[in-house]
Amino acid sequence: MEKTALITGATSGIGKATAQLFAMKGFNLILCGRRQERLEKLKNELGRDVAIHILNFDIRNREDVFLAIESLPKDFSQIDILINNAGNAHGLDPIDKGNPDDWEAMLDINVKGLLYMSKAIIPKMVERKSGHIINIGSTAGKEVYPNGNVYCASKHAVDAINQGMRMDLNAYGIRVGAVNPGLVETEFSGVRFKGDAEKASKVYQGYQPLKPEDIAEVILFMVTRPYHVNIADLIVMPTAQASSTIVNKNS
Ligand code: NDP
Ligand code: 8X3
Repeated sequence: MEKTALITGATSGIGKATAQLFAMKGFNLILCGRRQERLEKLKNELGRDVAIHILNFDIRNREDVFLAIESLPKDFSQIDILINNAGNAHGLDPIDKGNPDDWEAMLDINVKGLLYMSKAIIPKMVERKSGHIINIGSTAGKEVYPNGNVYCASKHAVDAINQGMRMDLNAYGIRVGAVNPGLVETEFSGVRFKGDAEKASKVYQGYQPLKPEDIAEVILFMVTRPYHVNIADLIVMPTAQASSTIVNKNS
């Protein structure tokens, strides 16, 4: 049976790679993000193989999130798989020097945005007693690293929400699981360092980081297990990485 997956943050990195892989595997897709041109390009590229619907909204805006989901045409109104992926880091500063605007952005996008999406979509899954939710956390949600303070807090919140969702949705047979990646080379560090390309590229130098496609494959594996198998929580790191602070550079 054809399934529909909604992916937030589909315009770049992990979300985009997941969209491309899922389209190859025959999933119909609802792709979300703020960069319209990229959404349209993906629709043209992937729409040859599967049905694609694009939604442009800022996940921070609660009203826009609900309007976007309410606007879905009938063919896309049943969301079988929700991939809560949109997120980012803003800044990497000690707590006394952090910018409260950055803190707000991370909490608004990574935590509140994820909750708004979930609230807009889960009730119908509950009604149908079916669905699968994949939350993209981070190793930063499993351990705290220096200067990571609020980003780590936001991803620890995702970890808690993932566990809470699994408990609360257990009675309805809805699967809930998280993937917690380590270092993946995407636009993530460019956003964190506010467009400082040199600083961003240094994060991924001297070792082989994960590619967004590596995480996309893990997500695909999770959603293609038989129904009785729920992969609840996974940590995936590059081989060169042992923890948030131990990375074997020059490896
Ligand atoms: P990218 O920066 O490449 O992608 C982030 C995506 O999130 C973009 O598609 C962006 O779309 C979307 N997004 C960001 N802000 C908003 C917003 N306000 N409203 C709607 N969409 C938004 O990063 P990654 O692919 O690396 O990140 C994806 C997820 O993976 C994040 O949750 C991140 O925390 C997590 N992660 C990343 C790791 C890494 O090392 N890269 C490691 C561990 C976890 P647009 O700008 O078009 O809105
Ligand atoms: C992204 C990985 O180590 O920059 O979540 O926090 S890290």
